[in-house]
Amino acid sequence: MKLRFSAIALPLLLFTSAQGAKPLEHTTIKLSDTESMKLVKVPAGKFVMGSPTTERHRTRDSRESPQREVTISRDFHMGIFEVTRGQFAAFVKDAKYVTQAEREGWAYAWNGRVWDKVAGASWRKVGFEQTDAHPVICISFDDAVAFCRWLSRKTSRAVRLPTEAQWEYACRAGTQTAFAWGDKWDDGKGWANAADATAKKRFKGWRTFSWEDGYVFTSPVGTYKANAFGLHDMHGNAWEWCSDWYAKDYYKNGPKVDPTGPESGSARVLRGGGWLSSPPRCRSAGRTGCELRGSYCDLIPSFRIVVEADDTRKLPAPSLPNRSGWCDWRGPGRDAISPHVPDKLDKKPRFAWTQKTTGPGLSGLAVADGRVIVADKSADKKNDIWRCLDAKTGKELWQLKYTAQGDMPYTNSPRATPAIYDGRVYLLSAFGDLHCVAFDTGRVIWKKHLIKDFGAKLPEWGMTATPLLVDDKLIVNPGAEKASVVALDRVSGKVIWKTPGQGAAYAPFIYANFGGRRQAVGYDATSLGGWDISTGKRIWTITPPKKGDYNVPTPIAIMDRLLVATENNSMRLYEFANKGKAGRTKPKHQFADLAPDMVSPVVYNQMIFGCHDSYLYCLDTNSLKLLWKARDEAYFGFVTLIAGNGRVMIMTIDGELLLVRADRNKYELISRLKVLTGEGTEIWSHPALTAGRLYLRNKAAVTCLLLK
Ligand SMILES: [Ca+2]
Repeated sequence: MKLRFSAIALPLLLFTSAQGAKPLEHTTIKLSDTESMKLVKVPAGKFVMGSPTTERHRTRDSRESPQREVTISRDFHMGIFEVTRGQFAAFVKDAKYVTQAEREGWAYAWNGRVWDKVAGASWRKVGFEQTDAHPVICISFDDAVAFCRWLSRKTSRAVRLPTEAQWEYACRAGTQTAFAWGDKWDDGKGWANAADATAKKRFKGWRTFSWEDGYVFTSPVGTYKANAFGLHDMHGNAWEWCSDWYAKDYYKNGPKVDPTGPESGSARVLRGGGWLSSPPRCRSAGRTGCELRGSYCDLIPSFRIVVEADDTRKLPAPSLPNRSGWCDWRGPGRDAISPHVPDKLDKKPRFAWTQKTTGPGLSGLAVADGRVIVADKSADKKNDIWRCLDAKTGKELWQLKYTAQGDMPYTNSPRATPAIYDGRVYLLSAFGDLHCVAFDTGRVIWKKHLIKDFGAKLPEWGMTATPLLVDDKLIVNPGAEKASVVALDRVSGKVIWKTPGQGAAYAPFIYANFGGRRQAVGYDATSLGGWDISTGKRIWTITPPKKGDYNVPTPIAIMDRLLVATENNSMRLYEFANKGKAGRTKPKHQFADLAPDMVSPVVYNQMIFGCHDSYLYCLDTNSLKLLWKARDEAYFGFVTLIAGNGRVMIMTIDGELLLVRADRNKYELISRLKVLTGEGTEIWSHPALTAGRLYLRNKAAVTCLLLK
């Protein structure tokens, strides 16, 4: 459904002093049948960004200095309010979006006593009461960007987070004082919801404004006065994301016309203060940098949008790929979690289509925007063929074919799952050929060879780890002495950093934020480690006591803990200390019986599900205690697990699908369905699940199974 962007639908004639007699131009965007969003045109202009050294209680360091004249060269439209819970819910419903906190199962929230990490907290459940008219909070930067991308697509407009300069310009609305209401803190009554006398009754230690705004926590948007540009709640209510990376020294070095922030960083800018913020935090020039996950900042951010006249500004890259579809190894979060797991299975399989292949397939399937990418091999085993199929019909849209020959156990077909992101797809062969191709045409944008280019040795079972997309980087593990782990620029393919180390293992890396340190976590040939996303520096190393693990199952981040499942060293849970270093190299908990050689477990609702021998195990996430195990011959050998919707879905190597309730207390098989039978059924390839369809790949074909 295309949503209407009614340009200047309601030109309300509001006259303000700062604007002289200029009317405010409003625009409304319809988000759903019940939700719309009102924007106001902010005129281009110049202003002095930052605060003077004389400003009361400005932060002592120089982060708001030097003050400088900044030009905003083009008009833009800005949401007059922070995005509300109701508006965000409309997005979630339409895009079937799952926020980062929901995916990861926790966020910072109010636990009734203190602000802390709370399992199950998210924008839906922040620990205090909110209505649909309150600003949505507990929104990660990636969530905010996903909302903008969704609205951009729906409206065919350039919907963005404001740049930090746009934000401050809009907040000041022609003023140069500490607040839009002036320099005096106590003149702000009726302008904002911040830490105030109301909040002080509850939180005695808070530093507050002297007035009462009537709210301890968030308030409905627009409860307080608008500034001269017609914008409400720029001071207080909820912190707002800006699109810029945060740097303390940016004002010294940044451009003065339409600045968009530093090229890279580890934190994004938050502005405006919130319901819990002291007066200095709420100032027009006040700024803070928020690490993207795993900190207090998980709780507080909301955002507002801008719509720009032309699409000249690049959207910031989210930390992880767009969460729609099944665009990566184990899905968008690399965690095999999907809201699309069905309630139950049909009695007989229903297929949308089946497409024969010329060779066997090991690579997982990736699906996004109506296209499926599948790995294939020419019948003579000499060429890799990546096929892009129409997800609805199975019809081939394009293919990429190149020579990739040699003998290898388990066939010489590609192993890594295609990673789709931002109009590109990244394809890695078993021999190290890495292609970045245009998602719509298959045109090669750049290519590299992980073995030849970095001087690496091909592991026994080939290159298997799906490259990891984080920010603008594509992180790969050639396993060369001088380039064990490498970050490539995802757009150009150029090397950003390379870190010496050991040979490659098999499991794909994951992105994690341990102790505020953003890192790629994965294995080399003998150890487990974390590599800093920005610099590539290896942060920590854990070498397990028993040698010989091949490290095929994917590691899993659970809050500040790391779960690994290995064949010789069992299942282990590690804790991380400050700065993201492994707290101790001994695991906090271990569970010996679940020691899969290839099957990656799935973590869902504080339970771990994993298969080993003929058992499905259910363990407690915090203690690794066994909750139950169930035997079924179908679980023998190899399976893939996907959890969500209160269920775990298990695809067996023999083509049977089992649906089990995700219940701590007991094993309950809801349904089972023999999907594929006959010759060539062997399913090694990880299926892709999205929007009522399960895409499967066996030795001879790709199939699209319709689910309830
Ligand atoms: Ca308040």
